Amino acid sequence: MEVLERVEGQERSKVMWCGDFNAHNTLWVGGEGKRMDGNGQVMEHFIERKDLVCLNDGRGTRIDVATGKESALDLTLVSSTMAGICEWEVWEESAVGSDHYPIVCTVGQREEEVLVDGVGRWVFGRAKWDQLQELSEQVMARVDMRGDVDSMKNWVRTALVGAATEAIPKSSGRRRRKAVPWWTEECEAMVRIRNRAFRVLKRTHNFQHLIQYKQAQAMVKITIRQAKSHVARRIGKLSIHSTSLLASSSTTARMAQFEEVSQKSAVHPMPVGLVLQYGTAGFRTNAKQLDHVMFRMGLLATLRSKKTKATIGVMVTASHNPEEDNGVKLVDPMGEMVTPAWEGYATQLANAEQEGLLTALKDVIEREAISMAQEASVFVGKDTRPSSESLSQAVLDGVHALGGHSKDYGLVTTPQLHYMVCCQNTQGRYGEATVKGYYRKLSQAFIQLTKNVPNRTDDQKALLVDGANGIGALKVCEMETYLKNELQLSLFNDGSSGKLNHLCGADYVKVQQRAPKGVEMTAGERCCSYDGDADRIVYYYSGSAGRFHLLDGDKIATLISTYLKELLTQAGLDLQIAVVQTAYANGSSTQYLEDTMKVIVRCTKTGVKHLHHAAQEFDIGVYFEANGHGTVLFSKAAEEKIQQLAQDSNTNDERKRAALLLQNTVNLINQTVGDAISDMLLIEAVLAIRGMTVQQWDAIYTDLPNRQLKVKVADRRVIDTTDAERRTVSPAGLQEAIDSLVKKYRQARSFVRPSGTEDVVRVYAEADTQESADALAHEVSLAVYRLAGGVGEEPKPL
Ligand code: NG1
Ligand code: ZN
Repeated sequence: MEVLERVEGQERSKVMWCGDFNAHNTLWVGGEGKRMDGNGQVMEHFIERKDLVCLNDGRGTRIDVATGKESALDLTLVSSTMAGICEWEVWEESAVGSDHYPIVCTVGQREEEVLVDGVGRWVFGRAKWDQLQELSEQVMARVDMRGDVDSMKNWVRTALVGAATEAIPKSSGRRRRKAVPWWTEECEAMVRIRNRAFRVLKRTHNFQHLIQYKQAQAMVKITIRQAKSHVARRIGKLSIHSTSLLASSSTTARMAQFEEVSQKSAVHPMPVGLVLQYGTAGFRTNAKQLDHVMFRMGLLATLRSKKTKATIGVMVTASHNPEEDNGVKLVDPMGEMVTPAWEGYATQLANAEQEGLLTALKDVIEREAISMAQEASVFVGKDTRPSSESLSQAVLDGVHALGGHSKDYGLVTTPQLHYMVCCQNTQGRYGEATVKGYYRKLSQAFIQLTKNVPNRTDDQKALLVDGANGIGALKVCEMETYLKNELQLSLFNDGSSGKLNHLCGADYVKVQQRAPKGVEMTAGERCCSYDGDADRIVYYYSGSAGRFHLLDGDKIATLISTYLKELLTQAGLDLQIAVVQTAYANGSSTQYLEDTMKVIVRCTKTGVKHLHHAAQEFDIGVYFEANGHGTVLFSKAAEEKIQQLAQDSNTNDERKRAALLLQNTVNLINQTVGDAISDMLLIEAVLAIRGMTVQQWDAIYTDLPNRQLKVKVADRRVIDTTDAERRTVSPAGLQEAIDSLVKKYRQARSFVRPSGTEDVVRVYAEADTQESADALAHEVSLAVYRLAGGVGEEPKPL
């Protein structure tokens, strides 16, 4: 980056870069050769900082003569103000003796200014006020006061407008606008939203409106960046493609389809001034604001299905958030979270003005080269929130408006919907795409795993479950009969009376570090809590003297990885096992896993998609967030090796037993996403097989006392982090402050990061005693408050 900046020199306004940058980035190459590397990232950053436009149109510029494969390493970058007058061509006919093709770039067409017709504005500065007063009096005197109210109103209006037209000059109504090639209607719409938010802010000066304005400004930046990054494709080859695409889609049928989108979208209007972003957990906010988002996510899921030629899932839920909230997440074909580029489309679509919706939709179709003739299929699920019923209907409306097929699974847990999508797209290889199929697969695996455990007493089979008054309670009840008394569940917070997630559920238990309301536990009994959509679970028990003991995601990951490692050893299988955690993982767990268990430990950013992605790199990847969201991933090769060994008749008993246990363990796990029910069954099976009590499990290592706090700041994006969110790079001085506070305590660690789901900065601290952890968390909160623009009252000691 420094080298590039030195070459360019000082602040030049018109620059052109041509060269072999040896950089791969999906911005300038599509198709099979598409990939991203470090140089690609540097270049992307440089392009953005210097306001450059990449003229490449995705074609290869170098050919590997040995393989015939092309790559796009030669880039042409120009200042964005010049992009509209440049043309870019590759001479593919001849490489003139080199393995690079010549590139011809012409600059020089005159920069056009486009005149835009519009309604003229009153130029009040040049108004003749005296004349206006005189004329108004004259015309008003002539108004006929005998007619009805409506005709009088028309008279008065015509009279006054006539007088004003005489006395106040008007602008021509033809605005000049620079021909900026990357400028799209979304950019225009986002700027309009931002300006409106600014006007509101100027009027009220209140904090809420400041946040809305900042969010809108961020959206403008994102939209402009995306528009610029796509300009190359629009200017070049893909513009030919898109023209033909649009031409083919302009058949009567297509027009009728978009017509339907237009009509139906009017029934799902967007609230004025609302800006939302597809975050770590999709869209999430007060349910009253989400109807239009749901409709639009129905549209987007349909496009995603056409693009991937596979079934896509849409889940309506706000997980552990309060009952009044709701949210929506998209599920990709293999049951994983939707790919990041489409998160961007989701944000654009959700924020498009009503009149800009079709353009936004067509933009996605064009950028992704989607064939609208392709069939689409979308699975929809919802949680038990009262608002979920009508919101999931809005999703279905969106799917149908674009002619997609839908299957409404109704009330299901989030992981159940992920599972259905994966089953459907693997043609049943992963299982049967029904709720019953899910119960059958998991319960059979559980029964197989536990059937040979000697002397399992009723006490060992008993488990208390806090259903968070949500969908998990409903579903685990349905599943109970399939478990044939091998597990005896006592269900609390089953939704029959209490409020969803209120004083109960996994998030409450983890953050408050106390038992949920309504669970009657006696000393030593095993209890677990799900969250509101049953994709998280934590365990706990009451120890001697009623002390509360929590077994969170870290303890779960430790139990499972220890069990799997032992089985691998017994089976004699050489498979690499790793545990993936986030910065929230308790320091003791990381130490135990690395030093005692000798397994590989990776740390990623918060958000399950990051953990999931990292876990895919190993034969067996166990991933858990400390809050209890997690699962285990087995690579295809690992599954095959386990399968082979389980079927091998020549192997000895010990190896065979271990292989069979591994095989059933694979079947018990929902590999698409964290799943409270599947995780619960796995933990119960592991405890049974290893003959462990909950206390023995808890004693594997001792958690360092810790504390999580939240700080409100004006704009949480001022906090920028690095090293998997363990250190801050901005605002200036914050990391130094945290470092020196941490030094005051023993075995201490602390970090801060902006939440992806709430408008707060999260603070985490751990130390040798609870008092120290609390004091450190408080001091770090104060540092955040002071250095990162805290609002409201200063954080108080705990
Ligand atoms: P944020 O709000 O970004 O901290 C929270 C959880 C995540 C994840 C998401 C999605 C913590 C500290 N953070 O994210 O782990 O589960 O919600 O639900 O628990
Ligand atoms: Zn959840």
